[in-house]
Amino acid sequence: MEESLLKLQAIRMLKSMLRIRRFEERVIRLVNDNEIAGVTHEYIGQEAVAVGVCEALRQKDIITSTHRGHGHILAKGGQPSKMMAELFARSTGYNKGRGGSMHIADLSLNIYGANGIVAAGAPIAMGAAWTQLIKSTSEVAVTFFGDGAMNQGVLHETMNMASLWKIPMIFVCENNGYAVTFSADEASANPNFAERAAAYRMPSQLVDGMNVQEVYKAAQAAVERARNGEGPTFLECKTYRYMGHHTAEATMGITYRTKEEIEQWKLKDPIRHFISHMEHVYSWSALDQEQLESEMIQEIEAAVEYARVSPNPNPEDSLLNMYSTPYEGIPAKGWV
Ligand SMILES: Cc1ncc(C[n+]2csc(CCOP(=O)(O)OP(=O)(O)O)c2C)c(N)n1
Ligand SMILES: [Mg+2]
Repeated sequence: MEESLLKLQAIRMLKSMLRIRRFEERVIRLVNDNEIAGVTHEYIGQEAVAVGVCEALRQKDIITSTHRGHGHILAKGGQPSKMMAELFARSTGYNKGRGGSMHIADLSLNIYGANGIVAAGAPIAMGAAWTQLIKSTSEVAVTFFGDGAMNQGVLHETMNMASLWKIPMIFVCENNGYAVTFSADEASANPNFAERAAAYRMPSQLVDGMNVQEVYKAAQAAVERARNGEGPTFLECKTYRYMGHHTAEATMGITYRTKEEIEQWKLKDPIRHFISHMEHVYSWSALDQEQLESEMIQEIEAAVEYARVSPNPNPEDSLLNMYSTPYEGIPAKGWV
């Protein structure tokens, strides 16, 4: 790629990582101020995975996400305003305020949903990718999931079938070391996830998930394999979540990981490292960075304002927009 295009791509990736971080920092404050009800699962620290992978995708490619989905959705092009409105449970949100953080979907961007059920995005992605195969398009599907999902049966059923049928998909395991408070090493009979993919004769790669360029390179190769009809690839991205399992963990006094461990991982911060790379290679200046920061802050504040002034859903509409209407043979009485 030409130098100027590479610089544009680097700026796009940096902007996308910053957007995710600033969005989530703002969400944490809104949850703590009770403007957003409940808790969310923060992606802070893992930004390079979503951004590196999505940079290798086209808009027509499909992704499925997880309970920790804000990063994937923003990286695939999701709008902060419609996401924020969904978190505020407003009618202008992605799911008209009925889904919340763990159900955000945008079919126009081929985001087939965040998902509150661990590993449940994998078979959805496979179905979508299989459709592409049948229709002979060149689109691929990516499923993001965590280390905890590695011990879910449905993920293994999906890996088996995807490999057997050479389905054009990519399995992106975000190994952040923990499923809630349970460490991946203690939860897995074989914590070497690449070996488990190899059992399905699926090529796999261990990737530094704190390095957006490494993730992008690995994803690009995996996408190419899938587009060429060579079947799925498994990427294990080693990463870390800086925050708790969810927003409320900060107040719960849980001690499953040490402050030292968290600080060690922060030294590898994906955004800071990428900024210094850009300083060296593209003469990225403090002023450039300041301008990008202020653009992101404005974008996120506009999203908050949009959510705040949006109307609540009308309770009378609560039975509309279901995926299916109740079975007609059953009398409505007793159902509604
Ligand atoms: C099938 C299922 N089992 C349990 C849960 C409860 N649960 C929600 S998130 C989570 C941990 C998932 O860990 P991991 O896959 O590593 O993702 P991470 O939270 O680290 O991003 C669990 C057990 C669930 N949502 N779905
Ligand atoms: Mg995990």
